[in-house]
Order: sequence, then structure tokens, then C-alpha cells
Amino acid sequence: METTQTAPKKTLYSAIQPTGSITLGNYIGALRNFVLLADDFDCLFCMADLHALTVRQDPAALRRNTASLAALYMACGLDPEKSIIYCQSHVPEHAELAWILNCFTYMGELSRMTQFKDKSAKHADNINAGLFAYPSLMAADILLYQTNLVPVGADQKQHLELTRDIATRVNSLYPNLFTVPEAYIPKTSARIRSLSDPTRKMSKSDAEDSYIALLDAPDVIRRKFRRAVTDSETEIRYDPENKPGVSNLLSILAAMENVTPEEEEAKLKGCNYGALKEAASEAVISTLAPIQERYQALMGDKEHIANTLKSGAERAHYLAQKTLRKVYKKVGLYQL
Ligand code: AQP
Repeated sequence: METTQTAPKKTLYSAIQPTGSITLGNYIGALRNFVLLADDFDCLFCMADLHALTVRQDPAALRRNTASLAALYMACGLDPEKSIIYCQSHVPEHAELAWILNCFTYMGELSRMTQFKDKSAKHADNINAGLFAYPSLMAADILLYQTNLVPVGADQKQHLELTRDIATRVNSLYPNLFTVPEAYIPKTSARIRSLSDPTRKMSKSDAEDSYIALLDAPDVIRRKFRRAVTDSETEIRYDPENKPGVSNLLSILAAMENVTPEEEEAKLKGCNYGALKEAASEAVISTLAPIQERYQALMGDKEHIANTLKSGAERAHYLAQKTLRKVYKKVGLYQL
């Protein structure tokens, strides 16, 4: 009898820091794509709590946010039976591989990273070595699982390129040690901008009115969109360079309706900015409503969240230690 063999699935890895309120930017740039891609890959979705420590955190809030992000992952449609959902600090191999990769990453490379420059400016009183070495921990996250694809927003492109450079550098000394990953960055809406300053990206550590949180109530969402900064013209046109505020609203609306911003522009031809803001509000509210409902139900069962993270950590650890053992051996660490 003829047997049909299916090729093994490729590996997909991504992470979000469990800090603050997860925003619509995190959702459109990353989370939504996790769900779209999950069936076609062997997936790992991580809560990057070690990365979160690169800026000061309130310990209780960090713990709460970690459980909350796990619930959000599931509420958005990730299935812990299929995908590995886990917390970075539960798998010690992340920190261990990061140390090795630090020894293959140059100071010059790290100091060129835009995120390091931005966050150093934002937290001038705490420019710590962890913030500087953030990209080598991120490289470790990804390379530990021999990842093929990493869905991220456009702001992470530079870190992904550095990960590829590090993997290629290590592979040139120790052939085939790491899979060199590809970034998956959505073609449109990959950089959602702040509602109060559309020249900057929407960020969960900025002022509350600048972002839509996935858990915002409908009236809060309407209020934030009503206050969103646009420009002094009246024409709805997709032109990110010259009309960042209006283009951002078009990008958000387009992402919610799975069309391009240009198509939204055509649909809203002749309308005023008020109509654009209302359309964006209503589209976001109806996308988030079922997610928020599932989230509330999941948060009511803390034991389920803990069990999910425990099983996720065990599955991730099994894969991670295979790579780490190989790396230790190749670089010459004495094996017992
Ligand atoms: N504005 C955005 N547009 C598109 N994608 C975005 N992402 C973040 N902001 C946007 C993507 O979300 C994923 C997780 O991000 P993160 O939690 O690791 O941290 P971040 O990139 O530093 O996001 P924030 O919101 O700015 O967090 P804080 O303020 O805590 O530093 C990534 O894939 C990112 O590309």
C-alpha cells in the first residue's frame, strides 16, 4: 500500500513582553499573525519576562501581567494543545545560550540598535547592561528552537537581522549549528503609530491615551480614537510620510477588515475625519469583543493558566536543552 508522507512542519517562534497593557500595535504587528500562522508551523509563543527586566518593573505587576498575557494569547485563538505557550524565565536555557551568544556579538552592533537608543533616552537613569545586551537574549530565544520563521512588527526588524548575523557568524565557525531564521513582517500595518503622536510607534509603556489596549472598554476605545491626532487638512488620504495620523487610522481600519489601507481610503472618499475615526473605533470594538469575552473566562481559571504554562515550559525545555547541549559541546565546554 502506498503511504503518503507529510514533510515535518517548520518552526515558528515569537514573544511579547508581559509589561503594561498589550496594545493594538502588539496585536496587529504580532499576535494576530501568530494566530494566522499557527496551524502551518510547530509554534512556540513566549512571554518574555526576562526581557521585561531590562527596564524597572513592579514585581507584582510583572507576575500579574504574565498570567494575563498567557490568557490573552489563548483568548486571541492560540491553542496550548497545538502550540507551546510558556514563560521565558521557566526555561533557563534562554539565559544560558544568551551568555554564549554575548561572546559572539560585538559592542558596535549592539550600540547601533535603535531600540537601545530609544529606551536609553526614555530611561536615562537606568541604562543597564541587560538593556544593551537585549538583542543577544532575543537571538538566544530564537536560535534555541532552530526557528525558521519569526512573526514580528517592523520595529523588531533590526533585531532579527542581528540574530541572523549572529547565527551566520557562529555557523561559520561551527557549521550547521543554528538554523538562520526569517522574519515575517506584515506587508501593511506592520508599524502601528501612537494616537497622540503619530510620528512615533504605538507603545505600551507610553501614556494611556496614546494606545488602544486589547482590554479597553468600548467607550474608552471611542474616546481614544476621537482624540487621535490627525492634521489640519480634511482629505482622507493614505500617505504615511505626510499624513501620519490619518494613515495610521487607515492602517488600523484596514488591518481589522483584512484589506489594504488604500482600499479603505477609496471606501471613505469624501468623508470627514470624524467618519474615519468612527469606522476605526467600531471595527476595533467588534474585533476585540469576542477576545475580551474569552479573556475574562480564562482569567477566571488561574489553575488552567498555571497548568498551561507548566506544560509549555516542559515542552520548551525539552527542545531547548537539545540545542544548548550541542552548542556547549561545539564551543568546547567540558561535558560530563
Ligand atoms: N506599534 C507597533 N506596531 C506593530 N507591531 C508592534 N509591536 C510592538 N509595538 C508595535 C510588536 O509586538 C511584539 C511584541 O513587542 P514587545 O512586547 O516585545 O515590546 P516592544 O516591541 O518594545 O513593544 P512596546 O509596546 O513598545 O513595549 P514596551 O513599551 O514595553 O517596550 C513585537 O513583535 C513587536 O514588533
